[in-house]
Amino acid sequence: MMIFWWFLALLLGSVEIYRAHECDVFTYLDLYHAIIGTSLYVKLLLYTRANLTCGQELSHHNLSAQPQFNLTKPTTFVVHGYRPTGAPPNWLNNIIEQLLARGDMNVLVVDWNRGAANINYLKVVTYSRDTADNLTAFIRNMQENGASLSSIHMIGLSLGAHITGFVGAKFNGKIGRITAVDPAGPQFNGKPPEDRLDPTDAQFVDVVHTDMDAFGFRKPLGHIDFYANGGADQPGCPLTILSGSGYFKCDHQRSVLLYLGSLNRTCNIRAFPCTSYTDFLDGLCMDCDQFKPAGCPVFGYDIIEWKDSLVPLQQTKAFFTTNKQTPYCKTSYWVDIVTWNHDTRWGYITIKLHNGSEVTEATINHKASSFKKYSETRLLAQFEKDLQKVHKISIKFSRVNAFKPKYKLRVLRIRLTHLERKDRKARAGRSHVKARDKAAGRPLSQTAPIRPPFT
Ligand SMILES: *[C@@H]1O[C@H](CO)[C@@H](O)[C@H](O)[C@H]1NC(C)=O
Ligand SMILES: *[C@@H]1O[C@H](CO)[C@@H](O)[C@H](O)[C@H]1NC(C)=O
Ligand SMILES: *[C@@H]1O[C@H](CO)[C@@H](O)[C@H](O)[C@H]1NC(C)=O
Ligand SMILES: *[C@@H]1O[C@H](CO)[C@@H](O)[C@H](O)[C@H]1NC(C)=O
Ligand SMILES: *[C@@H]1O[C@H](CO)[C@@H](O)[C@H](O)[C@H]1NC(C)=O
Ligand SMILES: *[C@@H]1O[C@H](CO)[C@@H](O)[C@H](O)[C@H]1NC(C)=O
Ligand SMILES: [Ca+2]
Ligand SMILES: [Ca+2]
Repeated sequence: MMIFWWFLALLLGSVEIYRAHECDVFTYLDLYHAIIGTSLYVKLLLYTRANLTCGQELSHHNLSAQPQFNLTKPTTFVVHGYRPTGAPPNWLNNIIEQLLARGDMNVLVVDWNRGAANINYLKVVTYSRDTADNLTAFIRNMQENGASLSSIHMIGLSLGAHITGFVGAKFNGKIGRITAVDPAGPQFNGKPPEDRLDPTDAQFVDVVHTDMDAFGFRKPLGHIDFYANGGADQPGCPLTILSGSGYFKCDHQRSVLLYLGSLNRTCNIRAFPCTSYTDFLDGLCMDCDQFKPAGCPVFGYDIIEWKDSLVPLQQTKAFFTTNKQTPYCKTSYWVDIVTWNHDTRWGYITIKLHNGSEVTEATINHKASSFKKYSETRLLAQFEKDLQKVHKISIKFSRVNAFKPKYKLRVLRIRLTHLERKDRKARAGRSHVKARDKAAGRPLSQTAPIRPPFT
């Protein structure tokens, strides 16, 4: 009998030890659930530096039940969006680990998958309001237990971005920061501020747009709105449905990859405040003197460092271009070209920089550039790589009208100025660059190598 009780005690003891190490996970659903519909359940999963991969479900009503939840530390909420297939977001572990690498904080994953997984998007939109009300009650509870609203950062993706806005409005914009990662457009475009995210919802609201022509929101919603590659379509994403299933979500999901890249500091993406993407591509917005000494805003997690200069401006739109894969950041140069053709030439320019081992290319074809005898044409060229020491520049010139006969661009001088390190200049002297006739089936244009004297 004694042995039996011992055995039982041992068994119970080991079960208890096992339970203490158990992790709570994101709700896993599938298409079946999405089709029959799910009813809302808001699960809060806490992650801390104590264990980056082991989530702990929090009680909505008793915060002291989870001792790891330390309210003197800042808290970052991560709020996902619509989940039409019910599967957990694949970026979740990544964002949790990157946030905790950046700071000692509570990361709270707001798992409202029961609610977000439903093929009826309109139903999900109504659940987003309920989720916001639920989170509002939870944050009030946090406040009553000593947390300050300023130390709260909410990161909302897609539909989740509007949830963070609804919560923020309930606290009269006193929450520290809201980050919207491609905020949802359908059912929100054109709505008044109380029915969507807007700059009054938090002390600082930063937004990135990557798919404003489909799943994303078009107009600015924050103190700063970054429009990646203009905000509608992303490089490397399929342009037609024939190119695969990525067609539907690639642009929208790129926002998450860009944000993760800013968190892990793969490379800094400088953005340029401007009224339109075309003006930015034309190089009309390269001057960030108003942000001295910080310079042009850096996209992503660190934009908070520009808060004091951005908030007084109320709303700022900023633009940047990216590569089609990571590292996403490009390197910008001013290209100043002087030509000596008798007649003014119009055309597109492709520039290659060589450093002995690598080559990087920039194409300026969003519109035709004009080259007038002896006057300087200034272009913005964005290269996929930052080559440390440029040995050689080559340029390709192609005519606007490919059916017209070929002609040469007689280059008197080219000067490249690195935008970040203005001291880094590259110059080249006299050269001919031929433009060829595309329609004739010959190479689009001739590449003329120019050997510049570098310093
Ligand atoms: C929030 O949602 C959870 C689970 O869905 C529930 O247990 C909790 O009571 C809700 N909070 C409020 C204030 O309704
Ligand atoms: C984190 O939790 C997982 C799952 O319980 C466990 O396997 C792992 O050893 C833990 N890591 C640390 C550093 O405690
Ligand atoms: C909250 O949880 C703690 C720890 O589990 C427990 O001691 C306490 O009694 C709970 N409080 C309430 C009001 O349930
Ligand atoms: C909570 O966090 C603060 C600040 O990091 C720290 O000083 C304190 O010891 C922590 N409390 C507990 C119970 O871990
Ligand atoms: C940073 O994040 C991006 C996007 O998820 C990823 O592609 C890249 O490999 C990461 N880099 C490092 C150094 O972790
Ligand atoms: C060329 O630039 C790349 C990228 O900055 C660098 O890794 C490489 O070492 C450079 N090569 C030479 C020969 O300078
Ligand atoms: Ca609002
Ligand atoms: Ca798009």
